Amino acid sequence: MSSEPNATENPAPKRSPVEAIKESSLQLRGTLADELAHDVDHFNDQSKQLIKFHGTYQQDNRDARKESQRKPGSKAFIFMVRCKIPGGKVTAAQYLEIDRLAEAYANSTLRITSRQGFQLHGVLKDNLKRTIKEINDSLLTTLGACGDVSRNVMAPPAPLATPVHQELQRQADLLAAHFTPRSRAYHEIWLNGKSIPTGTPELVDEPIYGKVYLPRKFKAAFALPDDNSTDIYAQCLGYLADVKDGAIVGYNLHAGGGMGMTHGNVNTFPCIAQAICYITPDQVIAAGEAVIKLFRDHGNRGDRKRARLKYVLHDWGIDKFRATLQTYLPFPLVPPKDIPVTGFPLRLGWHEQGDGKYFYGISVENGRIKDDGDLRLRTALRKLVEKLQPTICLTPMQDILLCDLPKAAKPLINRLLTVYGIAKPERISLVQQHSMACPAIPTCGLALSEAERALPGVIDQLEDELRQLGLQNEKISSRMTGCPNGCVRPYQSDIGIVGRSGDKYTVFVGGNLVGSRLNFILKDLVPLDQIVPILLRVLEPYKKDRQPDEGFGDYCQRVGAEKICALV
Ligand code: SRM
Ligand code: SF4
Repeated sequence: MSSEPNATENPAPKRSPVEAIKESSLQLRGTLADELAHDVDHFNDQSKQLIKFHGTYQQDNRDARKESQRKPGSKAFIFMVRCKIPGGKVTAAQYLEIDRLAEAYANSTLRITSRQGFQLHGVLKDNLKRTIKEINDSLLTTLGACGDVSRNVMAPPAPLATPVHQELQRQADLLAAHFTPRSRAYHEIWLNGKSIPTGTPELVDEPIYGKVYLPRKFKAAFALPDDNSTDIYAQCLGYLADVKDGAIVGYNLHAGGGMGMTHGNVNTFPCIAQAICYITPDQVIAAGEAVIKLFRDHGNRGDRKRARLKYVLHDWGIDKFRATLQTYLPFPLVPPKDIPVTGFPLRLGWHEQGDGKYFYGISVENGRIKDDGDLRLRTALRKLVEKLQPTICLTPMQDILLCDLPKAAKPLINRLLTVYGIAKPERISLVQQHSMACPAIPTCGLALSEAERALPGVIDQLEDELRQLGLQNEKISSRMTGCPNGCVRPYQSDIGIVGRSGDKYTVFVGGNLVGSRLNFILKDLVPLDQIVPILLRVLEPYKKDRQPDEGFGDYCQRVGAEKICALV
């Protein structure tokens, strides 16, 4: 069994500059502590890479770039801080603390991410240490939320009182803990209260990551056949539970999913994860460790655009992948079973948990919890959490579930949502409920186009058209990103809208609600205001020619890309 970190067994001839930064960083320390102590509003280029491992990104406010009073070339530096929350589960006290920090140090909004985390935006460098320290004081962490390590481990968020759901959350917590970097750098820099650590840092064994960590980010998720809301086909590593008589008897282990691509670079593309093998519940950690070590040793360390596990699987083929994985596994590899994925529940509205308690799912448009004019979602949620002290589950669709509620909580929820102008799920169209957008402009430095600020307008138009066609009761998923990196997994949805440049987008169709298939390009370079008119040319024949219960993406696939594209 291969177990030692081996960064020299590397198919790429030349390492990318980030590899040298990681290697010389003394386990992710670099000059971060020094730079934090200096009165400068940003980090240098090396540190900019290292802070990601600590859960924060250096960004600049792109709206402010346009402001005439700013000197040309000067940037309004801000930081995004991301919490890593396995299965998206936080306590009421933790929620209230993140809400407080959003006001104290960030831009007064909280953002639920597509991986069940929280992000704060707009933190200034002066407040970064306080923000991260205070997040940790509430027993949440940002360690490993970003960077070339395993990111947040996802799990179906429904708080159902079944052994299956509890086991998935337990496994997600265990896997996340197992994959956490062991370096003490995070604690020294952000948590120890001293401004600068002195002397030689204490280096520890990084048994999984080695000296240079992973070639790139790594993502893991658990799912159930009837709940693939974690989108395991988009993950580097996915565990699809095999359920018999209300208990998990094993998992199909999937690998090699991923969304990111670059326009015009044919060597980059989204991939759907493939079923690699079948494992028993006691093999979850060992199997995950084997996959991550395979990636560590064989991922591309020369070209970061091709440094994901999906390309290892794609380039090798599944037989070589399986054979190599076997050398890392402490047990014989067993072929996967046939476990179809059938469901993608959103869990909005009022539900019984099965233990006498209830949960209420609130749809959060594009994950942004904010007060905006008469719509005061942030205040409504704060009041509800203060009064009801619920457990909170963040969903991979960027929504929020208030859990462990008594039946008597329902009138209060109804009243507060009404008072603060928040639509109840039954008043929100299905197409909006099944939509997501990434933050894009103004915080994301990689955005080519708007997404979070553009999708509401697109959904408004789409709602109208669907209503006129009588298709308002269809569950059609639509996901929009400001660039092809695919942060809300747009290449598996019925409709994908991907920023191309300015107000132009590439429009995809042909994925499906459960996220088990890639979509295809309907039309490239579509102006924002033409997206819905273009889609309408496919929605009209869908309405007319669809088979009973046929989903929009299924229809597009059945008719075929060639004929569907000819419609536009
Ligand atoms: Fe992402 C980079 C936001 C989930 C693929 N992603 C970024 C950055 C950090 C931009 C950057 O590198 O400078 C974005 C920060 C924007 C901002 O202002 O907040 C960003 N990604 C997000 C979030 C917040 C989107 C959201 O709407 O929720 C999600 C945070 C999840 C979390 O809690 O960890 C987020 N990103 C994803 C996903 C979906 C997933 O993981 O299930 C993907 C596609 C899956 C995948 O990884 O293939 C994704 N993000 C990327 C990529 C493309 C990577 C690649 O393989 O090429 C980048 C670019 C990069 O890494 O260089 C990226
Ligand atoms: Fe930024 Fe692109 Fe991710 Fe959107 S998809 S958050 S624009 S990197």
